[in-house]
Amino acid sequence: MATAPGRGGVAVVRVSGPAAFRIASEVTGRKVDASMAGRFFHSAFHPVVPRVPERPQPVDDGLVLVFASPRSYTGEDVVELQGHGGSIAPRRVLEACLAAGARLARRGEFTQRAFLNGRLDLGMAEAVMDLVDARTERGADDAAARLMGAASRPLEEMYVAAIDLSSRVEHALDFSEEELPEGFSESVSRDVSRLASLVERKLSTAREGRILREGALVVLCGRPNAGKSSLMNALLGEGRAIVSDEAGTTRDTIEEGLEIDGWPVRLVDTAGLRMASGEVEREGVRRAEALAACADVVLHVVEPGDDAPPPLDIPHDAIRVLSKCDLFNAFTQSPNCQDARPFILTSAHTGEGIDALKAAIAARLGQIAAKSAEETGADVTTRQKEALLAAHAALASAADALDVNEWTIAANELRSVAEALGRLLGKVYSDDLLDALFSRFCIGK
Ligand SMILES: Nc1nc2c(ncn2[C@@H]2O[C@H](COP(=O)(O)OP(=O)(O)OP(=O)(O)O)[C@@H](O)[C@H]2O)c(=O)[nH]1
Ligand SMILES: [Mg+2]
Repeated sequence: MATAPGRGGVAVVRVSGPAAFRIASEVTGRKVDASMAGRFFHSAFHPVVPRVPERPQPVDDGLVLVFASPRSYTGEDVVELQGHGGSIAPRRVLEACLAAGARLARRGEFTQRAFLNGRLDLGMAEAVMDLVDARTERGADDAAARLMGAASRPLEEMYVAAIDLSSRVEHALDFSEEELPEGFSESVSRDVSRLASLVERKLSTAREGRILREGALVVLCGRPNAGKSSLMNALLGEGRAIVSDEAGTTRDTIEEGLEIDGWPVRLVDTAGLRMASGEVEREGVRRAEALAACADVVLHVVEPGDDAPPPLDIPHDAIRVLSKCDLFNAFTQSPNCQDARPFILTSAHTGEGIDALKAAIAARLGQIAAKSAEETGADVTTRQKEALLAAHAALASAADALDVNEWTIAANELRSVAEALGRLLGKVYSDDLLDALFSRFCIGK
């Protein structure tokens, strides 16, 4: 079933494989073959095993779309039976296909076959899943760009460069130092460092990709009673966290998802940072600090009149937020006067400054993305990152070996580079990797 279950206008049953045309012929009662490729035709769908044999009735009426191998999503013969949605009719069409000899697809099996038949590379297969799972416009844009190969082309070039380098050095092993052409060693070294910088640039895009997939981690930190939970609620537009004038109200971290200017954000409220007395509160503070350390953006919340130095560890690039600005006069009471960095003035009670705060968060996330500006759409997943790190390490070793004319070592390292990049593109893969990857897909994709 290629469409989601439930009430809907259309439901699509997709059949892929060498028997697809035969199965479609049985269900439609009409000869389906490769000559109909790329065409639709209108047909009734029949149960292959009629419920009431003496009165065989069609179960639905719809369109049939035919794709002939290799020009289909999976690369195999594919037929789409497009009937009506709902709970009964699509199930009956599916049952008709099963009775005609089809079996249910495993999760991601269509895309897995597409990969195995060379219709898309692993990066594109991952993009398919990310597009289906995308929660924001930006995430969807990114996945769509990767699906079109935006990320694969530069990777493919890197892979070709690695193969070329590896074979050049391999070849050089057959010759003595003197027999090699003038400047050979220098040109290899130069190409190794060029490839290393391409790999580095690719790695630097990893952060943006993670943000789009998992959401940016935005953490509210500050002294007890600074107004963190109130700000969380104001940003969410709902009363998610408990607010009170008692210092130490929030003891555990509270996380909630929201979208800010197209960016998926995981907003976390934390316990107020202070030298806490109780065991529970100390743990809360420890968690707050740990979160601040790995956050993409830290919001340091300070209340008017609080001019003590920042409590515990707040990262230097935190966005500074002054809370409760309805309570004070900006000209008479300004906290942390010795620190010139500006505050964003907010009030959870009046809503003042909340939009400005959102804009500042979005701008910060934009900066993270801009670090990889020229690589738009070139996202990196965890799997790809591991392969890139391996390639990077091997390139560094190769460069070292070349410096001291250790050609055999350099050849080995460059072979590892090509292997790692091949893994990244899915040219080299294990069944375990494929199973792990495609099992995360939905059925019918
Ligand atoms: N006037 C005014 N009061 C506020 C504002 N925001 C928070 N407060 C008050 O400040 C007190 C503390 O607010 P919280 O949001 O619980 O502060 P917190 O930083 O989460 O505190 P802990 O969880 O204890 O660390 C409460 O009494 C709130 O009503 C605001 O914008 N204006
Ligand atoms: Mg709180």
